[in-house]
Amino acid sequence: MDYETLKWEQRKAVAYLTISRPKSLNALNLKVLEELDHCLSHLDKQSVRVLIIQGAGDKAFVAGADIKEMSELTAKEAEEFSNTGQRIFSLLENLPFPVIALIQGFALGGGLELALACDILILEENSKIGLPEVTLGLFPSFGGTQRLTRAVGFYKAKEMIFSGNFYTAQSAYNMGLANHVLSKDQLEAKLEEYAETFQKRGPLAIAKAKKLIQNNKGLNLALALKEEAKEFGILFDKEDSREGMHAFIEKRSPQFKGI
Ligand code: CO8
Repeated sequence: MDYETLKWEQRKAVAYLTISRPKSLNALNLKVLEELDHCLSHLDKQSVRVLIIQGAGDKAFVAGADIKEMSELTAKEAEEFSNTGQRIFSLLENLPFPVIALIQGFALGGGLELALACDILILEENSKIGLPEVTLGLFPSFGGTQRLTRAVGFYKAKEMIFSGNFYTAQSAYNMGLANHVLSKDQLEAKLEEYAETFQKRGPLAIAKAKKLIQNNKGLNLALALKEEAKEFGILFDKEDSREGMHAFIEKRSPQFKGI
């Protein structure tokens, strides 16, 4: 897939998506959103087992929505921009395989909101995150008020959103916003480890578990548990679950086919 603001590369089942506007610290303008929309809607969900999202260069993952472009929007256009961003980040969040955000440099505003729609967050030790929208007289509206609150709880989310402050990678980790904080030279090995692990696991099982975690956050526990049992039952009609259990009994590695 050829894009102006994105780079897409797939090595076997591991895909790499790079947001590439380094001169603007990879800020999300309409073109990036349009291309993200196309990319996430057209990628081959059967052949990808792990997606890694990163920003071009090491200065920023993404420094937010493009403020220059945003400053020209009317109220109606701003609502549309917000709706578009939210819809695209939901596409990302609902991909049926694990998505890893690799954060080096700044992940701010819409950039952090993009990361919050991913499954695993790996932060380079000098990276900085934050939701500085209030410094512009705005608030996060690519899903940030909702996803951040679900991720870190009311008090930390309110502090971050009301202050607009930047936070270190270590403080992100301390509030549960990072799976790992690593030095630059440790990043590649960690990504490989994740990619290798996820590829060995049953893809249907991961997809269903991801969907349950994602979609049932607002459900009451009894309904969510019912849904869990239903989806678990469905897996038993699939070849992969039989293969996984038989492989264990036969003391061999499972060969999952995603069916
Ligand atoms: N938008 C547009 N351009 C940007 C952005 C951005 N978000 N961030 C950086 N740039 C540009 C700069 O303007 C500069 O361009 P130029 O050289 O042409 O002047 C270039 O990138 C390099 O940036 P700096 O010179 O500022 O680099 P520094 O190292 O001095 O500072 C910072 C780096 C601290 C990251 C700084 O650039 C900064 O504060 N950027 C803005 C961060 C921010 O406020 N992000 C939130 C944006 S709002 C948002 O994301 C809302 C999401 C919801 C939208 C809802 C739709 C309505």
